[in-house]
Amino acid sequence: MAPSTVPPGLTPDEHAERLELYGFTVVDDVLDPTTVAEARERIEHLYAHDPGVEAKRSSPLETMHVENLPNKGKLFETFFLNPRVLPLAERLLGEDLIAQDVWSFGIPPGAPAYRLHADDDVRSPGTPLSVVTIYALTDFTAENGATRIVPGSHWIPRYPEPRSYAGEINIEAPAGSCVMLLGSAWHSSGANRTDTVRTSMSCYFSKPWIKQYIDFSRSLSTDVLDRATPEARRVLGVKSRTRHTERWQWDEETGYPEAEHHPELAGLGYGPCCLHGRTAQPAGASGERHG
Ligand SMILES: O=C(O)CCC(=O)C(=O)O
Repeated sequence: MAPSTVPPGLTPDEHAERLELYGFTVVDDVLDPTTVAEARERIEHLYAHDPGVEAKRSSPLETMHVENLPNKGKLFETFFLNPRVLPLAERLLGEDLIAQDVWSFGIPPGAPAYRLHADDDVRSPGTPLSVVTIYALTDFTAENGATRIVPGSHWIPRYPEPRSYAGEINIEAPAGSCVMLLGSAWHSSGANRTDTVRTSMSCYFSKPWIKQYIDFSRSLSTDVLDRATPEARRVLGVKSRTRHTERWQWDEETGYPEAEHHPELAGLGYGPCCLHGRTAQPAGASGERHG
C-alpha cells in the first residue's frame, strides 16, 4: 500500500515514478515560510470576504472555494509556475500544457470528506490528461482534511462509487509543500476533525486541447496580464486560445487578432494593447477585462 507521507528530498525522476505508480507525490519545501504566512493570511481574508465563497455554500461545513485566484492578489499571479512543480507537470502533460483553473479550497472545521471523484471526463489509463497541484498553506494531516486518494486508482478504467475504498489514504504534507496528483486518480478533500481551517491554493493543469474551466485570457484583469511573463501567458492558455479570425489575421504568438487587420479592436483590450504594454492603447481606453 502507498504510504500517506512522501519522504522529502526526492529527485524529479522519483516524483515522476510515484506519480506514475501511485498517482500522487509531495514536493517538499516549495514555498518559504514568509510566503506561506502571507498567502494564508490573504486567502483566509478571501474566505471571509470574497462574494463567490458564500454564493456557492449552503452550509458552514461546505468547502470555501475562491475562484480565479490570480485576479485576487499579486501573490497569486505566479505560484503555479513553481520551478520544482511546473516541470514535473510538463513532463506528464507536455510543455504546451495549460492551467484550467487556479483556486483555493478551505476545508472548515467539522467538514465531512468530499465525495471521491476524478477530474478527467474520460478515463485514459497510462495517458495522463491532467495534473492537480495543491500547495499546502497549513500542514495537511489525516485529522484536518488532507487530500484523500485511492493510490493507483488512475489505472482503473472507471469512476469511483460514492463510498470509501480499502487502501485509501490522506496525503500528509507540511505547510509549504505541494501535493501533486493525476486528475484521473480517485481523490477528494478529507474530513476536518480539528477546529482550524485547512488552507491551500491550487492549480489544475491539462492538455491544451481540453477547454479551460476559466478562460484566463478574457477573465484576468489587464493589470495581471500586463505583468504576466511569456511563460505565465503560455501556461494561462493565452497562446492556445481558439482563433476567432481567419488564420492570416491571427497572431499565433499572442493568441489575439492581428491588430493591423482589426483596427476596430483597438482599445478593447485585444492584441498589442494588452500584451505588449499600454502605449499602443489610445488615450481614454479603459483597460478593463478582455474580450
Ligand atoms: O483540495 C483538496 O484536497 C482536493 C482537491 C480536489 O478534490 C480537486 O482538485 O478536484
